[in-house]
Amino acid sequence: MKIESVKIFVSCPDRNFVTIKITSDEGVYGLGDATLNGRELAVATYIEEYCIPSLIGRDPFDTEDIWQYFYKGVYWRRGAVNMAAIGAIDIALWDLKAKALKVPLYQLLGGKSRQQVLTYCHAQGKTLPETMDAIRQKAELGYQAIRVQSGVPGMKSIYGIAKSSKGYEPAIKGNVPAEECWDTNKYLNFAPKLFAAVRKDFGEDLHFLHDSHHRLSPNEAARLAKELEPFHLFWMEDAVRGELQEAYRHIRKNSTTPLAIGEVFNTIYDCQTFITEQLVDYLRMSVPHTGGFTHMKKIAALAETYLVNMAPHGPSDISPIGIAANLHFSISINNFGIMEYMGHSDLTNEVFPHGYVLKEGSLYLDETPGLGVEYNEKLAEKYAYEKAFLPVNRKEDGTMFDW
Ligand code: KDG
Ligand code: MG
Repeated sequence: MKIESVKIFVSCPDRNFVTIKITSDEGVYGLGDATLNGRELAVATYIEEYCIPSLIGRDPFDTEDIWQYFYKGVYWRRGAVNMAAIGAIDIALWDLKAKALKVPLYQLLGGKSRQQVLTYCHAQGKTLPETMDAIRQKAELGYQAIRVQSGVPGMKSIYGIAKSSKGYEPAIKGNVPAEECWDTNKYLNFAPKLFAAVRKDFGEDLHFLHDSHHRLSPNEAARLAKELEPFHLFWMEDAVRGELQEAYRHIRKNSTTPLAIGEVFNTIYDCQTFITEQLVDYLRMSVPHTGGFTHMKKIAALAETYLVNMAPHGPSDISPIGIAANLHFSISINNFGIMEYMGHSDLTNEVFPHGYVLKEGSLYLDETPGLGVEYNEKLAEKYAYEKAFLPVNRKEDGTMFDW
């Protein structure tokens, strides 16, 4: 079998998505998710200009060699755009292979290690009472694990909180990024009060998670992790930005609150110290942003050796193709923890019809060969790309800060 054509689609069915379709000379095709929030056209152009010509004529079953070709062969290694491109190609090739062999993709990854994939959803509100209501609604839907983000008194806007009633969406349409304003002190004073209130109202049974979104110093993170200990979080996420892996030693030494990191990582070299020193409990890398199944399987194997669990990132900016890739990965590995599932709008789901279903907070795969997701090209054509960015963040005195 040979690769005959590779196409890239950029569409905006409520939000932007980049989709790759690789078709063989035998008419079998695979789909991949190449969406990188706020940098969609960079990945699309990278694949179009620098990858497609080298893919034509290759055997689509040679996933390992094709991965190494685009990773080692490029010289300029790693990087979000490069790895999202490699990830999309790799996912599409595994989808194609599983379809050609007429098996659901997880069968090629070792089969099922469990029957369903536990997910966590988001509950958020501008104020504490709004947040409590949102948690109640999610608990009533049967979710067992809920990420809790709340507006902070004295701060105008904050990561994770919807500006309108339409629900939270991190990317904002426009020609330049919106700006947000941040005060660490206000956040640190409020977060323990939030979780004290949450445990008081909801008891011990539900799992609660929280995302600090890369905004604390190691010592601030250690303080918060210690103060949150009595409320037994499932995890505290992205306490400190992850470039300096050693920074987590200080948090680890000072608290037993479980730690998660990794949604912006894209290779094993972003997390090898986290894994080998057991500095975190969960790695949140996603299949599409981390070079696809070929690379993620290796990361999961290293993490398993050090008792670290995988917990793929699953926001709305990962398309249903990427979500399905995360699901096939999660159902097959032994060291799975939990998967984020923000869900998608009805329109997005119509453009990407899929077989996975959510029941009582867990996702179930069906037995469709491949990933089990389609891309409705005709419908998608009606929704052209609209430029959108993630916000940038400044401290109250104007200093540029982490978002
Ligand atoms: O595109 C960025 C979002 O995916 C990210 O901000 C979401 O932090 C996030 C999360 O945990 O889902
Ligand atoms: Mg996050």
